[in-house]
Amino acid sequence: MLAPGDLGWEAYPPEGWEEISVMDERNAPMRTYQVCSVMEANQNNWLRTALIPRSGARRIYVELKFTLRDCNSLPGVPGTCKETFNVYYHESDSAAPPLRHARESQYVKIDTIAADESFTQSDVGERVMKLNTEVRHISGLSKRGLYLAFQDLGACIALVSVRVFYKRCPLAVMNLARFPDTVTGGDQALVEVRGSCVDDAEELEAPRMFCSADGGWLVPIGRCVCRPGFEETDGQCQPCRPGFYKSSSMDAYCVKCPPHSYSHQDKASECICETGFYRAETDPRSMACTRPPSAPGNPISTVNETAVTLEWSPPRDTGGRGDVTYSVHCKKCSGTVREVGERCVPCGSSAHFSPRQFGLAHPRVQITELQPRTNYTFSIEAVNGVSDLRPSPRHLVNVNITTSQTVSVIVKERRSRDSITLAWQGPEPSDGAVLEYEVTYYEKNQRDQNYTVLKTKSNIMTVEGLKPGTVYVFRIRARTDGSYGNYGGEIELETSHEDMLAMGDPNQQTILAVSIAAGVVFLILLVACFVISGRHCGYIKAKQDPEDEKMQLQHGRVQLPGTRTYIHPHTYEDPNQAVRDFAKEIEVSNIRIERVIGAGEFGEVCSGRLRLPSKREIHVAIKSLKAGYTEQQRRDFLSEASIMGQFDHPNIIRLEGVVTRCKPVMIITEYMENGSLDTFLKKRDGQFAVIQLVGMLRGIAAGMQYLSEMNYVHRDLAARNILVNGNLVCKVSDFGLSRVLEDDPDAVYTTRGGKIPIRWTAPEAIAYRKFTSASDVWSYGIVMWEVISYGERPYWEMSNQDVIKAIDEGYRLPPPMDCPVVLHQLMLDCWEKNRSDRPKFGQIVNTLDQLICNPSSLKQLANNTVWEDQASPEPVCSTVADWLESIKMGQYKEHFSTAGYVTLDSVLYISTSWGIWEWCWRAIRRKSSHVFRACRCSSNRGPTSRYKV
Ligand code: ACK
Repeated sequence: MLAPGDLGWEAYPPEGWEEISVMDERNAPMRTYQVCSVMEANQNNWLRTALIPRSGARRIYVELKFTLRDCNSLPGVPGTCKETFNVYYHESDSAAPPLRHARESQYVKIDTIAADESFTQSDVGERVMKLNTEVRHISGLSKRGLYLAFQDLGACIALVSVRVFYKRCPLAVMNLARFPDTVTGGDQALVEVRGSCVDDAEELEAPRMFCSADGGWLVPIGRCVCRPGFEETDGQCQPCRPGFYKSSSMDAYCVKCPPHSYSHQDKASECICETGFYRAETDPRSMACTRPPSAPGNPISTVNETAVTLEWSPPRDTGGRGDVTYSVHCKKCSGTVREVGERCVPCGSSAHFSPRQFGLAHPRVQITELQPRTNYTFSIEAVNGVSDLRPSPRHLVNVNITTSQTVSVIVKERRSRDSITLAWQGPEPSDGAVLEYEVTYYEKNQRDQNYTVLKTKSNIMTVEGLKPGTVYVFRIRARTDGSYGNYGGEIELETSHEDMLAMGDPNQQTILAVSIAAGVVFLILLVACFVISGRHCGYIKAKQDPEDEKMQLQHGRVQLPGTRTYIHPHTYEDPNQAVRDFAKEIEVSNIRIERVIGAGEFGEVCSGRLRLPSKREIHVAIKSLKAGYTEQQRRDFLSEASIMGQFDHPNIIRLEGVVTRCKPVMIITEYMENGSLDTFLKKRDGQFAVIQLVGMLRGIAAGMQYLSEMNYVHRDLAARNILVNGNLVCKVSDFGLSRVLEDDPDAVYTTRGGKIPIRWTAPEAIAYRKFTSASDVWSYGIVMWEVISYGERPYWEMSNQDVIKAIDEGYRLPPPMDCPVVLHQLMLDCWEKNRSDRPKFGQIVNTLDQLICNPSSLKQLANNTVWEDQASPEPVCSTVADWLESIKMGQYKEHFSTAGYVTLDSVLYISTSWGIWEWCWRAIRRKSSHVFRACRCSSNRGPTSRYKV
C-alpha cells in the first residue's frame, strides 16, 4: 500500500528515529526514517506504524527496504555500535496506546534484521547508498489490524520503504465453473473454494478448487456441463444453431436434427417432427421421427367350423419402426348378407384369441369359440409405437367370415367284419340343443351308385350289414333347432377281413413259399424290377408287425389306410401322454451303446444295438437327452418321438421306441449307415449314375407324399435332414418341435422374429409364415438341386437377404452340372411363386417314376448335351424264365413257376415291404449292370424301350 502524505507513524524517544528527505539513486527525492545514534550506548529507539487493517488476510507479508552503515566505516564509534535492528508486530482490534506507554512485552518479535552485503560505505569521501531488501511474513492473524514496530539498539539505519501485503488466488473459470478471487489461508493451509456454474451450464458434480497459500489454484474437483440446447465453446456455453439440437446436458455437442424433424430456433433441446411424423414418449430424441404403419396385406382366413385362423402379410410401410405388432378387432354381424346397414356388435369376451388379440408379434391368430353359423368381421390393424399419436383414422384390413356348425371329430370307432361302430363329439351346447344326427355313408368309390342316410339322437351308432374288408366313407352332421349344420369332414373306415397271409389262401401260400425259397433279396429284386414297368411303379405297404399292431391298439391308435392324420403333440394336455400313445417304452437293458456318431440339439447321437425279447438284434441310432435339462427341454426332445412314432413309411425314419423311465432319456431309431444325405453326397461327389440320384429323390418324395397325406408339414426339408441307409434308401428325419427354431444351423432369425432356413423355404413361408405342404414342395425342389449337385450349397455364398431378393425378382437356381432338363424343369415347377401352381408330392412321385421307367428321358441335359446310350440292343424277354436267365438267376425258375408266376405281368403285382429302390441301389452298388439291362418296361400295350442305367 502506498501511503500518501502523513503516515501517522510514531517515534519514541523523539531524538531517536527521524523522518528525513533524501535523494535516491536516480536523484528523485524520497522520504525515509533514519536513526544513527552510534556514538552513545544504551540506545532503544522505537518507530511504530499506524494501525494497518488486516482486510481478511490470515497471513501478511512485510517487505523492508533499508540502508545500514557499516560500524567500521564510521570513524571513532565505540564498540556499542550495532549493524542490526528488530521488527515487531502487535495485533489489535482497536487503537493502541501511545508508543511512549507501550511495553516491549506487548509486541511480538518478527525477526532481527541485518544487512546482507549491502552496507553503505564511505568511498573516497563519497557515500554510496546500498539498498537492502528483506521480506518476512506473519501468520495466524485474526484481529482487525496490526501495528509494525522497528527497534533500533544503536545502529545507523535509513528505512526507505515498508510494504505490507497479502496474497489472493485470482478469479478463475475451470470446468465451466467460475471461482471467485480468494484470499489465501494462513501458513500452508489450502482454502477450499466452491465454484458456480457459468451461464447456461448446470452442475454435474459440485465444482470445487483449492486456493494455495501462494495464491495459486490447485486440484479442481467436479464440473458443470452446458444445459440442453447449449454446447461448450471456449469455456462458455453457446446456444445450438437452428437445424441442430442437444437434448441432454450429458451430450458434449449440438448435433443435426434426425430425419423427419427440424429446429427453426437456436437453443433447441429437441427437434420437432415434420407433419405426419411422430415421436413416442420412450423414443430417444436422437431417433428419426416415425409414423404409424400402413395396413397389413393379403389377409387369408381359414374357417374350421366355429374357429378361424387369420393370416396376413406385414404392412408394406412399417413407418420406419421395428416395433410393429398387430391387433385384431372382432365384430359379430347379424343378417346373412353383408351390406351397408348390417348390424354388427363387438364380439366381447365370447371369442377366444390365440395367442392373443392385441400386441400380436406374428401375423397370425386363431380365433375359437365363435358362434356357429354366424357372420363375423375381423379388422386387422398393424400398430407401432406411434400409432396412438396419429389423430387420423387407422389403416385396417377387414376379413369377413361365416362360421359353420359341424360335428367335430370322431372320437372312437370299432370294426368287425360286417359292422362299424362310430362315436363322435357333437356341437357345443351353446350352439343349441341337438335334435338329431344324420350319418351318411357309402362304399368308397361307389358314391354315385349308392349311399345310405341314417338318423340317430345319440352320438354313437353301429352301422351293420357291411361287406367285409371294404372301405366305407362316413359323414355326420347335426340338426339343431330346425336346421342342419355342416358336415365335419369325411372319414374312411374299413371293415375287418381275413388275414391276407392266412394259410388257407393258395396264392398267399405260394408267395410265401417263393419268398422263402428264392430268398428275400432276389424276390425283392424281381418285384421291384417289374414294378418299374410303368404300369405299377409304386409299392404296396408292408403288413404291420403283429407286435406293433398290438401296441398301437393298446395305445388307442387305429391305423387304417388313408384315414390317418398326424396329431400334433401340443393337442395333448399332457405331452407325456402323447409319448405314451405313440412311442414304445424300451427297457434300457435291451440297448447296447457302441459309439458316438454325432451331436444332436439335446445331446449325443450314438449307434448301438437293440435286442427286444424274441426279436432279432438290430442296429439302432440312439439320441440321448443330456443331463441338466429343463422340463421344457425334455418335452421338446420327446416331441420328436411322439411325432415320428405316428409315421410308418419306408422313407420316413422309423422310431423303435423311447427310454423315459430312467436317465438319460433316449430316443431309439433305426440306424442309417450313411448318415445325412448332404454329407454323404459331398463325400461321394460324382460317383452315382443320374438314375440313382433320381431314385433317391423318388424315395424322399414318397416319404413327403406320405407326410403330406398325414397333414404333416415338415418346414425344414433339406438334404441335411435326410438320412441314407446302407442300401442308399433315403429317409426323411428331424421331426422335433423345436428343431426348425433351434437346431438347424441354416435357420436364421427373420425380421419378424421366427427362425427360418431361408435358402430352403418358400417365399410365402418367409414372408408370412404360410407353411404348407406346398411350401415343403418348394424345399423339396431345393433338395433336388442339392442332390443333383452332390451337396452344393443352394445359392452358394449369396447372403440370405440377397437370396430373398433374387427369388422375389424371379431368379431361380440354374441346373447343376449334368442335370437332365426334365429334372431341372421339375425343380422349377416346385419353385413356382404361386403355391397352388406347384406340383403335389404325389405328382412328383409319379413324374420321377416315369423318368425311372423311361431313363432315355434323362438323356437330354439342361446344358444341351445328351447322355450316351451305351446299351447294346438286346432281345426283349417275354417269359419269366427268359428274364431270369438274362439276369443270371435261372436257378430260381422253379420257384417262380411253382408260385404261379409264369408271365411277366403277373410278377408286376408282387409287393414287398422294402422300398422298390432299395434292391436296385444294392444291385447298382454291386455293379450288377446285367440286372438293369434285363429290366425293361413292359405293359399290356407291349414292350417299350430298353434302357441302360
Ligand atoms: O451326418 P451324420 O453322420 O448323420 O451326422 C449326424 C449326427 O448323427 C447328428 O445328427 C447322425 N444321425 C442321426 N440320426 C441317425 C441315424 N438314425 N442313423 C445314423 N446316423 C444318424 C447324423
